[in-house]
Amino acid sequence: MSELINVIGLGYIGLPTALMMAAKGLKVTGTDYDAQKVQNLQRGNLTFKEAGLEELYQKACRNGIEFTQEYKEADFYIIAVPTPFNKKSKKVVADYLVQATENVAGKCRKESVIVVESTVSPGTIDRYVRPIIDRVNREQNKAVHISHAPERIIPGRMIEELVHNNRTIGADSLEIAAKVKEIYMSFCEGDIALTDIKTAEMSKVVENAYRDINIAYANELVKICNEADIDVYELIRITNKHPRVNVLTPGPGVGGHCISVDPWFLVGDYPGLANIILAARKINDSMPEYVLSRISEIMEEKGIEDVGRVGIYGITYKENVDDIRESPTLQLLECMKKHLARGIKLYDPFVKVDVAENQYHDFETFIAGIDMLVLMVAHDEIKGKYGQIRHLTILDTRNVFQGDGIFKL
Ligand code: SAJ
Repeated sequence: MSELINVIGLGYIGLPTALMMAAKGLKVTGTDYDAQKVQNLQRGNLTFKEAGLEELYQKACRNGIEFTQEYKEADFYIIAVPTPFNKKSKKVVADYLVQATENVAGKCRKESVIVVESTVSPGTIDRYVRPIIDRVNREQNKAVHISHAPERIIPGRMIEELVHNNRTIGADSLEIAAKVKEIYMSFCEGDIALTDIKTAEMSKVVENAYRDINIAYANELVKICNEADIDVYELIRITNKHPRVNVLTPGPGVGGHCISVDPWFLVGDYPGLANIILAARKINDSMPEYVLSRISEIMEEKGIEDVGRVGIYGITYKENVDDIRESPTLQLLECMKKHLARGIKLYDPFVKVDVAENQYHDFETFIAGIDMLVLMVAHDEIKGKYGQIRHLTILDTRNVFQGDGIFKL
């Protein structure tokens, strides 16, 4: 295929996607408005860690991928820019998407196809992207098409999932959807379902809300079991023997830029209808506060008076990634501020920059200064270090360690 693909937004989704397409021999240019990011990528410095990303980068470079701040005249555009939500109205903020579409509209060819990969609430493309494209088609006598191909890859297994996950492609006609499918088939070995744009938009948000609801169920159970003095993990192990039951794992909260954000789109757009979805969000958002109450209880039981002698292990939103967006630990720190509890120590082997006060970058020094460890993230790194922490009071929110005296949620 000699057509040019311009991937807009070289973040967690855009970068692996651009690299994958280039590695498979497609002609790709990656565009980002962040000069520093572009420079880093041009110089071979990857902007985040992910299994297999480095190898993919090398292959894409050998195949001639380019990184630039410019928007190219291309046949296909893949837009993978952030779509945050307004914390008050709970609605999607489409500013980056609108800006990217405007920039692309100024460059596109007569029959370019613009594929939005960013997660959006149903109707966003009609509301924000379509008017721009309609205007360009009218004013410049073009026939530019829109498509939506929501990403589904999970941090930690992005590259593998990019290849093996099934996908959804929405477009205004089957012909355009099939054209987009051809691009994705260069690397995607999963089934690719073709549908309309609005259904594709809805499918993505529904998938993440589904997972949020299921995690909320596990988190609600942990609170009930604590009250009922039942081991929730034993309970879940048993209930999951039922052929149609699969309770997920309770944890200290739900972080990341997907599951803790996307369900709000439905709550914002369908107030009064999105009831389970709202309840799940509230339950998952309540977990850091719950962890804080467990910390206080345990400190009291163990006679630990100074919160400065408590250390949090893990700042990222989940294990073995370096992404801290909306992480339960950051949510916990916010709760602590509210309660004027300061001085807690922190450590995360994946987080090299300082994101909080009293953050340590050396595990031994961190451990030396605490009497109680709160394990918030189950990085593989901690699993081999039990010998170094066994003398401490441990609150293990991820059920990593077994044994007497270890506190759980
Ligand atoms: N978590 C639990 N208990 C569980 C599972 C997860 O507490 O049993 C927590 C995690 O620790 C984390 C949060 O939930 O804080 C979310 O983690 P995750 O691993 O469930 O999902 P994400 O956010 O990394 O990726 C999700 C995926 N969506 C679904 O599985 C439906 C991924 O496929 C999407 O591509 C991604 O969101 C996205 O970008 O939308």
